[in-house]
Amino acid sequence: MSFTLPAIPFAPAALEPHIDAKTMEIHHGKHHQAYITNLNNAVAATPALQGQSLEDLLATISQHAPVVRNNAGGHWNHSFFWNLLSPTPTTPSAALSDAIASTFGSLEAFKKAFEKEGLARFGSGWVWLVKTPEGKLVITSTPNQDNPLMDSAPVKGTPILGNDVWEHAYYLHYQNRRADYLKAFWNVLNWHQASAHFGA
Ligand code: MN3
Repeated sequence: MSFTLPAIPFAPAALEPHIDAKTMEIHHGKHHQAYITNLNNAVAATPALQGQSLEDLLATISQHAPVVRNNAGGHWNHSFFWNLLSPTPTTPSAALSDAIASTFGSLEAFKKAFEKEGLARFGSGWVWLVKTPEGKLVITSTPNQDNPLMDSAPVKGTPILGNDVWEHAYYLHYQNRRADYLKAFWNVLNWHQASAHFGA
């Protein structure tokens, strides 16, 4: 068994001007593929890892080598991310909308807090909206390719939505302007998918 690159269900240019075609092509075809190749190589070299699902690996990541942590995380995070993007505008479900409003005050206040967390992540990583095991919504960020499904994560739970704040996700179009990229994300976020992750 080996891990394979999932297809993206729209053309690379479909998210322009918010995310450019070249970034989509390199991010998916080169960066994501590299995580998969490296993960497959690590699994092939480690019999104890064979037959485990990606989720199994993440749930026990503290027991595995850094190469597994980085590349299993990279594969899961990017697969999650592509599904969260939509060329057409979407809106959150009533249940997610209500939960965001009651937790953060309003959708706008949530967006600002999420952007702030993404800007504050020094270096490479991800910013997440997570549903904790207690059912609370929390904004958190992780370094590198870590995520809230890892047993090592300081905030654990179900990712509802997430954004990639590695420079490779935005540098061709936005250069150093991570704040502009974080703002543009709302134009291409698939709220239907986020709502499905929330469970309503
Ligand atoms: Mn990336």
